Amino acid sequence: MNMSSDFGGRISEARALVGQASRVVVLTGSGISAASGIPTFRGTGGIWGEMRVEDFATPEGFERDPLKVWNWYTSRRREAADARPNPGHQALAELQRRLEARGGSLVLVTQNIDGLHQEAGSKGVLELHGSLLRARCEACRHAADMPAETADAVPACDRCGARMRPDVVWFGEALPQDVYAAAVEASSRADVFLSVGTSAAVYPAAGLIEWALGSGAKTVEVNLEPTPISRLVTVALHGKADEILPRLAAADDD
Ligand code: BJW
Ligand code: ZN
Repeated sequence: MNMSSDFGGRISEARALVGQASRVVVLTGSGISAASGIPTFRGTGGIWGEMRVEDFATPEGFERDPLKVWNWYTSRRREAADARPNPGHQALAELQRRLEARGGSLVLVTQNIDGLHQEAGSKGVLELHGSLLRARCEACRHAADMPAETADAVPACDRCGARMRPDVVWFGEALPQDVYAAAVEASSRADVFLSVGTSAAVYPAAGLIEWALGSGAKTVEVNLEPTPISRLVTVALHGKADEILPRLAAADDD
């Protein structure tokens, strides 16, 4: 992390923006869970460096080799079950409690499927890309728990016998409509919009900041490295979310 006084000044600026806001929206991505041991997707050490997106995160990939994809998600389910929220997740949960205590709100929108925000105590989390904790029927959408053990065959639905699938959003699939609509609504009413640990490369999630900017919100980015939104934001903080968020969310000294 850049520890120059300039960086400290930008943290203070961002902290003041958050401190004065009553409606805060936070969009998170895989970078916030990196300190919990969950890999990110893009860049060094990222999942897509080792596995082909087309094979593991598209409906066509699942069609080609359902068991391979199913078991990849069961292994990620296990990885998430073994992981614990880190100080970044905890700072956002604490900030939500503090804002609500003074009549404000914090809407947490996440692209992550690992459930760590909820485990840290965040309420009403909007999961744009689904959840690793659930499977659903391809035909009738009946939901079931996603197992953490690998299987010899992709399980069938208890209700209708059709094939189950992980309840996540793959490329080319629509986001859950009600969840996305709630995220757009909150973003377009935000005083402050915070983007954390995301490469801001995957749409429509990456477009939420446009809704916030369009209605005059102040914007803050917390990410290890610059992204396409860095030049759009009011304050860009480049470093680790688990180190920066606790400083950003710290209660006022007064
Ligand atoms: C740290 C850190 C630390 C590391 N601290 N930071 C507009 C333009 C172009 C294309 C499109 C468009 N609109 C739609 C598209 C197509 C497509 C898309 O966006 N393609 C782009 C790649 C170009 N989008 C879709 O297909 C979406 N669906 C859709 O648009 O449907 C339309 C439709 C409508 C009606 C009917 C039918 C269709 C769906 C997108 C689904 C994405 N799914 C995945 C998999 C989910 C399940 C799973 O996890 O397996 O979601 S892909 C993957 O990317 C996952 C993530 O949620 C998502 C975002 O990744 P994220 O979280 O940003 O991770 P990284 O790795 O990219 O970035 C991490 C960052 O953290 C890095 O910058 C690091 O530096 C940083 N970092 N450690 C702070 N400690
Ligand atoms: Zn079914």
